[in-house]
Amino acid sequence: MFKRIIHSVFIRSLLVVISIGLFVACKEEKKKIIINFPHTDLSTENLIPKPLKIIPTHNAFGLNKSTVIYTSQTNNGFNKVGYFLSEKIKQKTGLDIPVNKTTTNTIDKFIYINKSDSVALKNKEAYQLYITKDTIIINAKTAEGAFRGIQTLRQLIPYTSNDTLTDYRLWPIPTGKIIDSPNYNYRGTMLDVARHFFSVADVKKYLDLIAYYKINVLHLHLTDDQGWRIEIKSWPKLTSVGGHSEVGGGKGGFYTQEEYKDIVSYAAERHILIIPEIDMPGHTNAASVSYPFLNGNGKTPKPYTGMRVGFSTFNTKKDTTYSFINNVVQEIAAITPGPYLHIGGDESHVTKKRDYHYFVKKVEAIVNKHNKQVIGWGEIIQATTNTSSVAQHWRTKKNAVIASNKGSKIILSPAKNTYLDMKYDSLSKHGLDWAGHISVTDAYNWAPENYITEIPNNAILGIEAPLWSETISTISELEYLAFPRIIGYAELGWTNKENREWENYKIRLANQVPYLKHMNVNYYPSPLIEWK
Ligand code: TNX
Repeated sequence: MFKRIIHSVFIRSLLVVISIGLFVACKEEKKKIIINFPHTDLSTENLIPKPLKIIPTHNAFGLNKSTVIYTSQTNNGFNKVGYFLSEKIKQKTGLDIPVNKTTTNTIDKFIYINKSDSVALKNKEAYQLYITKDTIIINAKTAEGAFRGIQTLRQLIPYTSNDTLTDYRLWPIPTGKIIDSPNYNYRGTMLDVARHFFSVADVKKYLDLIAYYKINVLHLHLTDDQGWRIEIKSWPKLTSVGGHSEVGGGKGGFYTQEEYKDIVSYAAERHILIIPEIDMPGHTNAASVSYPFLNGNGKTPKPYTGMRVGFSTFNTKKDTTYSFINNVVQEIAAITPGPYLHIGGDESHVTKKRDYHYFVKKVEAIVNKHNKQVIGWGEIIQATTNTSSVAQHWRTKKNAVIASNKGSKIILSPAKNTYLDMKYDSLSKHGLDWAGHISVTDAYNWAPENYITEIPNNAILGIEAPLWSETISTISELEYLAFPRIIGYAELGWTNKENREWENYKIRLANQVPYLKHMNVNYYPSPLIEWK
């Protein structure tokens, strides 16, 4: 079966090559070089997330300077995936691998990224990776699937070649086949850029890192009491006034709409969805500092640089509040290609319950009017009326159960399991501990599948690990809290339960060091892991 698939895909890809006139018959006798590869067992590679199925064939593909990449030409997405792979191979090995280039040289070895309609590909992110001695074929239904597949391939390329002799350097990749598809469609992380601001460059680095582990959502917490971080053209003071404060009294900052679009498209190149959050009706002190009518209590609040929560609210009764929200939602929806807009809704302790419910319903309708689906923190689900609205569970299980009973989907972000801002232990340099300590083991060793027994697994959209930024203000501090725990969340989201096991995971995690060093990541070297 395997042979037949490989054969037919191979023939088809050769036909593509021939039909576009790239194939040049081999005139010269090829010199045979016999090389003993050091390790050729695909099943013991340190892949994270662990794929669904790995079948090793105990040989190796020698990536070298004569390797070329071809991709399906039916849509530009596959072409882009080819270029992305070529660039990453260059960064890792120094090799310059051409993509879809005509050549007069003999094609010795190639990587083919193939759009396939195989019924075995059950999901748009599913892929198959076939590695033989001279060919690597990635099959996927969509460019997104192909992109997830090349992350696996990147992880299989070693950091060092077999030989340092200039002419015959080879980077051995074990042969075999990998069949893979995700456990959950939503595998996210959140970054709070409101408590402390993080630059576009910081966000791009985080996107690069999470893409490698197949995370497909970055939720940006763009507004809070301490700062408003996204330009709204119809309400310019939100950023000219509300953007210049943060926890601890720093200078804050904000993204112009052009910068936000740049983040969105950088994420899209990595097949990562950006979900913008405008937190309301609580967590809105910075908005009310900019436009005091919003809080409706007649007072002009001061910029807030502390860490308390739950003291601010919009006035939920005035029409002007809703016309303001309509403008904000309209502008953000227009620059957000993804289907979701997050409305926050957490910890509105000074909003009366009745007013809170009225508010959430009104805002849900506004978001829907601009063709977006609502996501909100668990509390919102008591008021929403559209079953397309999603509850992000963080604290109260009861809200997740209500969501499920209503027919709404749930994102699991339980604070005591997934909050990246919780300290690892009492010695952690950064972080809070209100939900407890979360060691690298704790972060991995729980199952989203049966976390809330009353809700069926198909009500769970996926998981998300939020990183709140009260105690961190630099990318290096961000990395200290996120890494290595985020790598474990990536596996919880992608890998099915049967394939997850701490003892096995911790070895694969220990072997991420070369990548983390290469990327200059300030990960927390937890003593629970025997780092390589
Ligand atoms: C709770 S989680 C919050 C945030 C804080 C975080 C700190 C949630 C929906 N609200 O406002 O930043 O705890 O861990």
